[in-house]
Amino acid sequence: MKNIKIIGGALPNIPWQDKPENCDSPIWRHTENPIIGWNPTPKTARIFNSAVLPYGDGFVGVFRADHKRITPQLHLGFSKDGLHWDIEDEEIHWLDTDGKPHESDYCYDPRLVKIEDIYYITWCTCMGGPTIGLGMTMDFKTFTRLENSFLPCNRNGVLFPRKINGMYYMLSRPSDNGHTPFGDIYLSQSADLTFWGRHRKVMSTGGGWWQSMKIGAGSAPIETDRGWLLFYHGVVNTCNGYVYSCGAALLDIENPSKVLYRSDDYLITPEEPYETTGFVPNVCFPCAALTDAATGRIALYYGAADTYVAVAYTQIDELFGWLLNHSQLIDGDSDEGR
Ligand code: BMA
Repeated sequence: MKNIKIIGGALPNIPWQDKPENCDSPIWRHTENPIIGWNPTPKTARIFNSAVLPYGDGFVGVFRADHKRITPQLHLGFSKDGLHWDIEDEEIHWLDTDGKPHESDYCYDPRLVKIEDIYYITWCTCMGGPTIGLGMTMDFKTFTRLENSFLPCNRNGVLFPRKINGMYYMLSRPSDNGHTPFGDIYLSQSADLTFWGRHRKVMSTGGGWWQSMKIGAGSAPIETDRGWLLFYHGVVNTCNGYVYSCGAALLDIENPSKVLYRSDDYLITPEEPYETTGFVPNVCFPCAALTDAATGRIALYYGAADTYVAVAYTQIDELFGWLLNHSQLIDGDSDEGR
């Protein structure tokens, strides 16, 4: 029962490197990491925690860019190969549904999905406290801001890439106004992307210390014939501050509040200099994944040290085999309680 298939299109031009011979991990880093470094455009100091998707004959990205005044905004980028990016110096400007400009003091940690020919962006925005902003675009030229999805304080809003039984689904992580020292992953449903309800708890902190303080959804869930594959981040508080690692979970396909498997060990933890050293040391923060259903290849994009964009590769059979042997459900997972 180890077989698993990604449900989705072929992506022959997915960024890819074969697993190095001496690697004993189910995921391996791109050898030219980081793919985006310091001061990538005149206005921006650091780009990290960003989202990408296939677009045209290449790729599009919505990037978290901290400006040189250290305010984060979302910037657009395009790439032929998913590794070398042309990033716009001007941030994305939003219009509301009446066509009026709708700017935010800050925007960070975007995720990007395509649902029925519309691209949706979720990110952390401000409304008297951090909460989940939601917007859409058809062409990456005009961007329409929809209603914020939740009350503050909330972060890490991640939409599923298709409706499930007619409903949109979003993961999120209720938080506080600062560097939240707690946090579990919740799931909410909406018929219209405006009103969200049927809230359920999906995953709790606990288990290995790497995910003991808070967790948050990472890339948009990847559909497989065994469930939704979710990369997520887990945080441990050390005497030198928070350390962000990356893990994986498989959620039930019809009811994604049910956790089938979740990693006991981390998949990626800060090891490389670009992960351990930067504006905020010791951060690996996954926000996007490209998949090729034909080969089972996955390219995971993660922010490193709040400074860089990095890429890691895995293959769905290898990852699932690892997950089967490294799964530990935690008390409070799949909590249907109301
Ligand atoms: C979180 C978010 C992320 C950031 C992380 C580590 O609270 O702000 O954008 O990568 O902290 O600083």
